[in-house]
Amino acid sequence: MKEGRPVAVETRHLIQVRYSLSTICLSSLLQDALEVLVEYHELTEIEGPRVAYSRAASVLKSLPWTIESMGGTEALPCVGEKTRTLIQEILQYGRSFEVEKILADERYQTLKLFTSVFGVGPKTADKWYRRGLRSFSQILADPDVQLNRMQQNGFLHYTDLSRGLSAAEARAVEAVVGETVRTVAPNARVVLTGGFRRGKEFGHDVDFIVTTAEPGRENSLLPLIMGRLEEQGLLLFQAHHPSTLALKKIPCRRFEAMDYYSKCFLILKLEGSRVQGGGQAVPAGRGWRAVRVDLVAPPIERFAFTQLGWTGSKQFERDLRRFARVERNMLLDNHALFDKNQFLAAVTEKDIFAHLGLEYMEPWQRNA
Ligand code: DCP
Ligand code: MG
Repeated sequence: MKEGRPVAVETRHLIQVRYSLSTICLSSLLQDALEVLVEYHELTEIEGPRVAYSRAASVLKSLPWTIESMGGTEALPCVGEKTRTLIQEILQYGRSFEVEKILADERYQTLKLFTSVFGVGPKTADKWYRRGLRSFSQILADPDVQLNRMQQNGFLHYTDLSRGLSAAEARAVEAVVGETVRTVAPNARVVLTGGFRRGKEFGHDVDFIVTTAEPGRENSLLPLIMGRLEEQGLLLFQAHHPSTLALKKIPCRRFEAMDYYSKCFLILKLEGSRVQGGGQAVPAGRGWRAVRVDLVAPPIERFAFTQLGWTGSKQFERDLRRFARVERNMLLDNHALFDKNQFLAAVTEKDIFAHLGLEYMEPWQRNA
């Protein structure tokens, strides 16, 4: 972790370098500009524009042609007036003044920096910002700031966690988690989900679904797995949230983005020797790096919904849920698909796509 005021300045500098480098490619400049706008509204918790810009970004990303003029942009779905103004500005000047203003904004820079710490969300970041805090060292030196266990570990492992993970590292984590699960619960099933299932080359964590055919047993899986990881000396941090599924009223009226399954958020020690190619990201001399891993353990009959929900991307999930609601009058979430007055069963993701009257989409096609 870097100390003192320069951290915020460096973050800003890095973003700006990336931003200006991408001027070589107009569409990536537009994507970067939209990404900043989405992030700004996410950090400041302004929902309307965040959703509008994410949808526009996802439509523009999926266009089979490159935007070279404003012609045709008015007919694009989800591309509203503000996005069109942005496109025009970028076409005309090769930059967006609004985005540049955001990038130079002290509040944006600080919220971005603070939320880059594991366990710090926009609310905490804003609280610290309003206290006048601007750097990690100021936070850590403030006697009135109480860090919870997750945040303490976020700061402790900041350098490793902020570096992200390569696909090779994710594969090594998959092998470690797979071996651990096979040792403690040979009949359990563990599958990779999240961004790496979508074929991403780089991610912030590795996500897994663990489940078993024995009803009710899924709730004891995660403590067993964490115990075994601890025995191996690989568990640096764990936050376990037991299932609250039984408390849920069924049928539920309000379908949630998150879910009620047993889950744990971990920081594991990944040994460089386990990574194919030597694990360049593992600091020399130490031989290991910290990695973020999430495990979720749904009951087996909820597996397909969990897999669809946790594979993401977040924008794809939002769009799919909206499609179910608006076009099919159904409710979809990580637990179920509800049609009028009944739940539709699904064993695989394909069943869910079929219920929705959609062609199956492979995980790599869901990178919206
Ligand atoms: N998800 C969810 N409920 C949670 C946590 C995640 O429904 N409590 C979903 C949202 C995402 C998917 O799981 O679509 C994976 O979440 P990540 O935040 O790990 O996102 P990705 O894996 O897509 O990207 P990355 O980890 O690289 O940031
Ligand atoms: Mg992930």
